[in-house]
Amino acid sequence: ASFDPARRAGSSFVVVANRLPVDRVENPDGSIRWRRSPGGLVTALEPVMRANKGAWIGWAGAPGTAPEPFDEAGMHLVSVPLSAEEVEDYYEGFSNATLWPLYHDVIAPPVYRRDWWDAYVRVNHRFADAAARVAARGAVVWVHDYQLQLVPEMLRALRPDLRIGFFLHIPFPPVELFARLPWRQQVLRGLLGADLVGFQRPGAASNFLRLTRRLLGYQTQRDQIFLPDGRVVRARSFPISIDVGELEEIARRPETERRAWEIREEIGAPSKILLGIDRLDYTKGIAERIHAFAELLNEGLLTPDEATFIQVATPSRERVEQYQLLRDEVELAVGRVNGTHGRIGRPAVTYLHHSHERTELAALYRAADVMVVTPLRDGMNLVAKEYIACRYDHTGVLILSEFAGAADEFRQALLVNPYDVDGLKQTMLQALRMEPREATRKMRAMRRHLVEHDVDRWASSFLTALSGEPGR
Ligand code: ADQ
Repeated sequence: ASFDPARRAGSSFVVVANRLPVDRVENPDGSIRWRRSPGGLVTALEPVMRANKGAWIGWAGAPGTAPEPFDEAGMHLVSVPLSAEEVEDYYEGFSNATLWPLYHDVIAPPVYRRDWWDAYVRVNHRFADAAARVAARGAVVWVHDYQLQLVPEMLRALRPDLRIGFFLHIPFPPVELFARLPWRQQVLRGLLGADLVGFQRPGAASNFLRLTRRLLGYQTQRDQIFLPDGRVVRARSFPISIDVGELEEIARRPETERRAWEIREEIGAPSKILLGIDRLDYTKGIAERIHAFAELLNEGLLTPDEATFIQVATPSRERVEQYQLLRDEVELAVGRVNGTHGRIGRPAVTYLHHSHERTELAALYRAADVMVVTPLRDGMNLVAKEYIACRYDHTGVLILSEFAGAADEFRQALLVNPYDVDGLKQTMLQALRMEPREATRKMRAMRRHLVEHDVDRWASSFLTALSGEPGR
């Protein structure tokens, strides 16, 4: 039905991701338009998309029939439909209640359900079919993330002429955890359909290499995996990043500076602000850090006039039970600490459970003396990088969990084990009391690294590695 002669030849560059990079907006008159979502992935890929008649395959975000393919912001967008039941089983179920907790160190217990797996297979087939239809002969196809791990193998079966890359945005677990997955062989073979499998950290790539030896008996050498059919697959790390220039430009605006000052006044002008910004997810260590901050106040090691905490928690996966429980835990902890230590107009913890514009986030980053990024496990964590990007004047202190991918790159941060409550408390005090000269020295080093490793560099190094390799 959607035959378009201009696109007959197909796209030579195709991105496959769970979500399309646009959000559906309803105009006041009831008509529909699409707005590019603010995500970093689109920004990074836009130049490649434009230069190569790029297509993006993904779900439009609402259950039911999908809109016809359309062009927006220089990209050809192809929607993959998901029924309401598939949203429950493939997305909320297998992706977010099985794979997500399993790949994040089983912080929450993964649920293994065969009907969820069946939906995962079915939906992955649908994405692979869509990619096979859209891709030009010999095209490069880049598949993203844990929702679509079977697509590389399925796509290769349909279109052996393609160059297929896969990037995992979340951690890849050690063999001992991965081995619990009842469908471990299938997932592994799915990924091995790619020519290049990318991870955030070198450790994740080694977990994967080790797994192919242990579970499938394949030979590996450095980053190469030798398949029985003669193909060679590579597994390597490509730490993702952000558009540093764009965010820094927002941070430097006078109105952002003004808003940062206003935020400080509005919460009672404390001398120091600690900040957390996360999706409300049990992997992010939000409750743990509120508990640690509360203990500092309870023990009198800190007063609420010295330091206040702002925690922004974006609503996320609200229909998954673990997320509902977490929300209650965080809100109970915030209520308790404010009940004890807050005054009218001067809360101990300011808690915001909603999404914000980039400009507001930049103002928050500018207002924060200490950024607290303490996930229990995180693929990378872009919030840490966003904070560094906004501190163009080399002020501010970053507390960073050892268990975030970003810890590989920012050794000058105050690294913590978020499970160690005393360590976390000590580190907060150390951050609040750090000499400005030391803070500047650290921030300068972190910024130097970040500026040279922005998201363009991430995308181009992955794509260069993908197209420059033998092993077809
Ligand atoms: P996430 O788990 O979503 O990403 P993260 O990397 O921190 O985690 O990215 C969150 C993004 O959402 C940031 O760009 C942040 O600014 C934005 N954000 C957070 N709260 C917001 C709010 N209230 N309003 C608006 N925006 C908000 C997954 C992996 C990470 C990996 C990324 C990218 O879990 O480990 O770094 O993908 O690969």
